[in-house]
Amino acid sequence: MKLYLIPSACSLAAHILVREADLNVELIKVDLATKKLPDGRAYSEIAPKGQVTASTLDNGELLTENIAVLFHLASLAPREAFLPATGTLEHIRTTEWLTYVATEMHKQIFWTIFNKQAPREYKIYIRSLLPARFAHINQQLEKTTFIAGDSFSIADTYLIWALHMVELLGETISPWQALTDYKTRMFNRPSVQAALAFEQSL
Ligand SMILES: N[C@@H](CCC(=O)N[C@@H](CS)C(=O)NCC(=O)O)C(=O)O
Repeated sequence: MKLYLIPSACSLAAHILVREADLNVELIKVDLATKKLPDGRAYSEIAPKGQVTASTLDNGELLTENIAVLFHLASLAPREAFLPATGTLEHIRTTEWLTYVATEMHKQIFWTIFNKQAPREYKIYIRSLLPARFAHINQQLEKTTFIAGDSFSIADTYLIWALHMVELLGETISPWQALTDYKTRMFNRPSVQAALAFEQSL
């Protein structure tokens, strides 16, 4: 299996999971500016949507969309805890948090802030929504060690990426203690440190 990644993009979530679960996945950099692969091919030849997250499976099929790739990687992991069994409340909670990060943070906030064509006024408004997001996540983390419950899951990998974005934007989370403590714990995980160091070296 191959995982395509742009350094610091949302593919970081899948990358962290690869390291967390020690999966045999080839990591391939996509150049953000040229959209070329290291062998010179256009990334669109592999992934016509032109975005990460995408992966090619061992049977050659293309799989896209961050959450779908995370589900697939979790199914390859030896331990069920990254994505609890279908039908359990834990599975649904994990999906709930993945959806929250995808829709309320990733595509609504980060996508807009980094979009060159989005009007400045709209970016200012969108950025002002961040504290409410932090407060909501903080409320959950006052009750649970990880975002979807008591074990590290694929929802944590996506949230870790979101917190990496928050850091790149220079936003502070210090008023939210449980979130701040969570971030420290997550960023101290060897998988997260290794993934960030690898992507920074590309
Ligand atoms: N719905 C997609 C969103 C993907 C997305 O927004 N990817 C961004 C990086 S976080 C990207 O590839 N940006 C480069 C571009 O659009 O040219 C998913 O969940 O995978």
